[in-house]
This record gives sequence, structure tokens and C-alpha cells, in this order.
Amino acid sequence: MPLLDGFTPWPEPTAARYRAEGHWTGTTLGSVLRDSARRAPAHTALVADGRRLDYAELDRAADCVAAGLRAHGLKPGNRLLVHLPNGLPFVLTLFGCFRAGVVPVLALPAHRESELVHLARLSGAAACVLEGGGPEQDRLARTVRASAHTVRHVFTTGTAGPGPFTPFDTLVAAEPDPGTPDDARPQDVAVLLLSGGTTGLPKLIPRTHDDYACNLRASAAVAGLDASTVTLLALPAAHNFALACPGLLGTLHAGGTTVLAPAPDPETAFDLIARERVTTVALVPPLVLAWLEAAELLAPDLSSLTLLQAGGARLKEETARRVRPVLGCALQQVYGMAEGLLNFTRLDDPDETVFTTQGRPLSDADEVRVVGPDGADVPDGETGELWTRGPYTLRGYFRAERHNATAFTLDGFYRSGDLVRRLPGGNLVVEGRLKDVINRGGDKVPVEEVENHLLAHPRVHDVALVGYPDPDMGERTCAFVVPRGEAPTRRDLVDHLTARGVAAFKHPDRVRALDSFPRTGAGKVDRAALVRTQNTVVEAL
Ligand code: OOB
Repeated sequence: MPLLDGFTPWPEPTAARYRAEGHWTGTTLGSVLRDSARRAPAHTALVADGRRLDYAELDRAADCVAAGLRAHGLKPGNRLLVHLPNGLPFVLTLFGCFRAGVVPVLALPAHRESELVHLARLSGAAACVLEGGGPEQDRLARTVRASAHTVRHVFTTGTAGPGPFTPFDTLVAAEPDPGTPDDARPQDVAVLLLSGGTTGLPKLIPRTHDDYACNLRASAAVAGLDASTVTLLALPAAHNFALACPGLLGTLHAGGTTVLAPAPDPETAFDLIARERVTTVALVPPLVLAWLEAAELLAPDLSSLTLLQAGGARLKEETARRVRPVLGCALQQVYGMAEGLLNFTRLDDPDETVFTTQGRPLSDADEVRVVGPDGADVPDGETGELWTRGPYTLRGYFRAERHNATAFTLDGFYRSGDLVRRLPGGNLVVEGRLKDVINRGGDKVPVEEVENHLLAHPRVHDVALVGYPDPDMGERTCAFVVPRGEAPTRRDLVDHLTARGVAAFKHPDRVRALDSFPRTGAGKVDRAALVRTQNTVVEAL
């Protein structure tokens, strides 16, 4: 029996096959760390916030946090909203949850109260862990607590003065009962990830212990990780790519060392790479570009670096070709989604494959269909929508019955909304998307959500948010506005979104006023025509 209502399990015969074929091994994520700690207790597991923790220390700290969560009345299956930057509290919270059977809901650091309130309500969070220590963080914590009635505890990190929140340190200081078994089962939901790929407000993606363990194990293998690996976590650890593809969890599984970067900028990262002899890092394409530019200028010591993974948005071939000459390491393209399916180019692939494709599925149990508008498979080489199912791909979003009815086929394929081309060797090329999401350099901007916020502005009569091509980011956003009276400026709209607590990456890069929108024959806003207008404007500038 699944512990969580609102979670769609795999059909039992499919689950039995995944177990029989060894994709699901009956492990929990808490034991991934315990196993590595048993193998090499004194090996450095984590470098974070100026501290170094070996595996034994991290393992014990995870037990303390699990005990702390239990002591605060959190029960297996309860949800804990986590909004933390890359740092020790994030890792401790995560493993405390895995061991106590509490389900972390991983908000991104860029999220603000609009997103956090939505996530707290949607998940029915019993508690939150938020960053503390400043008036801005305090305000955020108060808003989240006040707007979600299920929230019983708010834990805050940092050194805030006396207030209505429980210091995170009380969790770390809890004394675990020796021999307390983990409260999690392999088939239970281990974590709720955020979808970047759906229309409307973010959806929650349940990932089970078995499925996520399969994800991180296979990712660690395909990226060639072992105990000598030193991974730099430059992207937010709360994002699937940095968390488990292979990222933090894959490195812990391999018995390597993870270095948490407080920020992904080249200067911060280059220092850490040289100091910690980092071997592996994952980046989104705009960061790959920024690193290439900075490396040419600064000539940093990157001699330890062997692998750069790039994913989250389409990497341009010209950029891909510069990686080895400039950074001196191999490139691996990763095309993944929080919903599950991961594609990687392989370390022994020919250069052409690595430069021009987004790789092929991770597992031989991944089923990928590329289909036309009629739902029939298109031949290799032709573009169609990617549908997928497999041992680590969800069968339904959490508590989203209506959306699930259209997001999945009756036989359980997830309709990704991505337009891809499959080459004869099985590698995929991402060509575009059907879904209403703008991919701003790896940050996913949900069009409908932002439009709804903008419509609430008193001088916005109608609005359409469209993406336009950008050489660095892939795409940026332009809000076309039909004004009510005097047209609002970009600053007006950015202030409006900031006041509503909307993450900054969702703020429009440009604002254009129009008298009316071009319409399609069916009367819908003709977004394609708007994109063309935008391109004309860009050229005219
Ligand atoms: C990763 O995950 P999400 O959930 O933030 O976004 C998924 C979407 C995909 O459906 C696709 O539209 C796009 O991001 N995407 C790519 C891509 N990788 C992701 N588009 C083109 N080329 C790529 N290499 O973004 C994610 C999750 C795990 C690993 C890597 C990325």
C-alpha cells in the first residue's frame, strides 16, 4: 500500500518486472549514505559552508536530524517544504527526511512567497525548513506559515534572534536512539520534485526510493563516478540535475566527495575546483558559456577537471566544441526532466555525437516513443513529441488527477511536450516543445502562471508572454501587453511581480505594448505571430 494518497504507483506487473530485472533493488535513499559510510567512514563526503564532513560524520548527522524530525512529531509520509541554498542544512534535511520517512518538497532557491505558498498548500506540508537570519527571510517564513494551515513547524537556519520559528540547529542537536530503523520503505515516495515542464502552476513529482535510487545509480555509472570523484555542485542541489543525475546523491552512492558551491559563477567555481581538485561538474548552457569566457580570460587551474555535464536546455554545437580546448575536460550532454527520463551522451561516444545530440536513454528499460499529432510513431529522423515510461519515470503528478488525465496515455506513457528527433543510433536531438513553458537558459518559465500574475496589474488589459531567441540564454521572455490606459513599463511589471513574490527568473526581459493581439483562425492569441513581431523588433534595435 502506498503511504501517500495522490501518488500513482506503477502497475504491479510492471513493478515486479523492474524488480526482477534489477532496476529496483529494494533500497532506500537513507541507506545509500549508510552503505558508503560503512565502506569508507573516514573518506570526505562533503565540503560545505567552510566545513569538511567525512562519511561517518555525515551519516551520524543524518540520524540526528531524523531523530529531530520525529521528536517534532513529524511522521512517515508527512511533507516538509525545503527552501534552502546549497549548503550543509540542505543535505542534512534531505537525509534526515529519507531516514524518518518524511517527504521533502524541494523548492528552488530562486522561488519566492508566491511559489512557496503554492507548494506548501499543494503538498499539504506539515513543516518547512527555510533560510533564516535576515528580515527578508523572516518575512518569507511568516508568509508561508500564515498561508498554509497545515504547517505546524517552521525551522529556520542561520542565527536569527528569538522569534516564532524553531532553530534548525535543534534538529541537528537531537540524539538519535541507537538502532532506530529507518521509517522508509523502498516503494514509498522519497521526495517531491518540482516540474519545470507543465503549464499553469508548478506540479509536484513523486519519486520513490526505489525509482530515485535506480536514477542515481545508473547516472553515476554513465558518468563514470567512483570513490575518487570530486563533484562540484554549482547548480541548485534542489534541482534534479544537481541532485541525482548523478550530482549529490550519485556521488554519495559512488563514495566520492561533493563540494557545494555557494554560487555558480566562474570565479567562485574556479577557486573551488583548484582548491578541492574537483573532477566533475554539471552546468546549464548559459553557465557553460560564462565559464568558457572566464576561463579564456583568467587561465585558471582546471587540471583536475575530467567531466563537464551540460543540460537543462539545448547546448549549441559551437559551444560544445569549445569545452575540451578551453576547459580541458570531456563533455557529456544530458537531456533530462524532473519527471524521470534521462538521456546522456556516453563517455566513449564519437565527438560528433557528443557535439550534436542530447544523448540516449539511461536505462535499457526506458521506453521512448516519438509520435506525431495523431499519436502514431514517426520514423527515425523525423520530429515528433517524446512520450516515455520506465523504471524511474512518474506515472502521475501528485494530487493532480485532472492534469494527469491528459499528461499521460492510458498505457502509462508520460507525454513530455518536448519535440525531438531520434537518429538511427538511438540518440535524440531536442528540436523544440509543444508545452507552454519558456526555457530561459535552463530555468523553466511557466507561461500561464506569469500571465495570470501580469493580468492582475491594473494597467494590463490582456497579456501574452512569449519566448524570443537569445544567443546566451537560448530564449528570453517578452510580455506583450494590451494596456488599460497608459501602458505599463517593464519596471512597473517587474515591481508588480516582485511585490507578488514571483521568482526573478520569471520576470519578463522585455515588455511591448500593442493595441490588440494577432489572433489565429480559432480566435486564440497567435503566439507564433508575436514571436515574429518580437524578432523584427530585435533586428530593428
Ligand atoms: C531538467 O529538468 P527540468 O524538469 O527542469 O526540465 C525538463 C525540460 C525538458 O522536458 C526539456 O524541455 C528541457 O527541460 N531540457 C532540455 C535539455 N535538458 C532539459 N532541452 C534541450 N536540451 C537539453 N539537454 O532540465 C534536467 C533534469 C535532469 C538532468 C538534466 C536536466
